[in-house]
Amino acid sequence: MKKIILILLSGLSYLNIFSQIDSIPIVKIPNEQYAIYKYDSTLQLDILTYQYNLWDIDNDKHKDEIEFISNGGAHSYYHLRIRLSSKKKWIEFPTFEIDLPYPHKIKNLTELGEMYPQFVVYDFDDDDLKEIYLNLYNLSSIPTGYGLTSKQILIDYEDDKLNVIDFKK
Ligand SMILES: [Ca+2]
Ligand SMILES: [Ca+2]
Repeated sequence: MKKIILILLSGLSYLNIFSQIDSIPIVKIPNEQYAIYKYDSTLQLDILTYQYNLWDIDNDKHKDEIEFISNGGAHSYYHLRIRLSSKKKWIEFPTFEIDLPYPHKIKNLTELGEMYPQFVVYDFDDDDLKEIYLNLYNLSSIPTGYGLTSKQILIDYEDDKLNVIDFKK
C-alpha cells in the first residue's frame, strides 16, 4: 500500500514538474514585429523569416521588400532576398548569410568598426539613396560570383539594377 501511495505521489510531482515547465514563458523572438514563420515544403519546417518594408532602395518613392530567411538550423543563419518595387521580382542572394538580421542604425561610418553590425541600411556614398550594408557571417568563404574580396559588402542600386560591391570606407 505504502508503495502504491509513493508511486502515486511521485506521479503527481512528475505532472507538477510538467505543468511548471508549461508555464515558463517562451523566449521572445528578437525584432518580433518583423518576424513571421513561413512553411518550407523542402525542409518541411516553419521557417523564421524577417520581412522589412522600410526603405526605398531603387528611388521610385515606394518601399522595397528585404527578407532574411532562416536555414532552420539550431544556430540559425539567414540569407537575403530583395524585391524592388520597380521590378516586382525577387532577387535571391542564397550565399549572403548573416545571423543577426536586425537593421542597425548608425550615425556615422566609424560605428561600423566599433559595433560590428551585420545589417545596415544607410546612405554610404552621400548620393541621397540608401545602400544595404552586410557584414556576412559566412564562416569559411567569401561568396563567389560577385567579384568580392571581403565579407563586408554593399548592395548599391545603380544603372537600373542592384550591384554587389566590396564595402570600402
Ligand atoms: Ca522602391
Ligand atoms: Ca547612397
